[in-house]
Amino acid sequence: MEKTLVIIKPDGIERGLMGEIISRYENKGFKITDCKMIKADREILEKHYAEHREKSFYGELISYMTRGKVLVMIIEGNNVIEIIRKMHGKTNPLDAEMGTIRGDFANSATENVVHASDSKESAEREISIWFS
Ligand SMILES: Nc1nc2c(ncn2[C@@H]2O[C@H](COP(=O)(O)OP(=O)(O)OP(=O)(O)O)[C@@H](O)[C@H]2O)c(=O)[nH]1
Ligand SMILES: [Mg+2]
Repeated sequence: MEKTLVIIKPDGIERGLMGEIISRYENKGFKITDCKMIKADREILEKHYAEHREKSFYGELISYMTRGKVLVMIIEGNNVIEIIRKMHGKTNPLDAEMGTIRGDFANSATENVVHASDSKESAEREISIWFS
């Protein structure tokens, strides 16, 4: 069964959106097979977001992701990687369609509530970073 790595980011936890978001994955028929709520440190986030190290928003991204707890989950199901990316919506809040998690709950380029792996390779890499 295909697996993906999903994170509810600090703004999602602070705003009390965990239940709403988890329900969407479960209602879609996906299974949460592992999860943990942690305050992520800089070291793990530098690994997770290594591809963005040179970007202008990197510093802001790391301070946002370390400011509070995150809920990290492994979710399994048919085509779960691509379907959850669709359920999250586009990164830019102006492009995120209504009905997606970002479309419904985010208005900021940085604070966009959720993360999900974008390919099988990313999912394997991210699961080994967060659950090793
Ligand atoms: N301020 C700002 N933040 C950005 C921008 N692009 C990306 N980010 C932040 O960096 C995260 C990672 O960027 P990407 O991997 O390109 O976007 P994504 O795959 O839709 O989001 P993730 O599922 O979190 O990886 C985003 O979710 C945002 O939190 C940007 O142009 N400006
Ligand atoms: Mg990404």
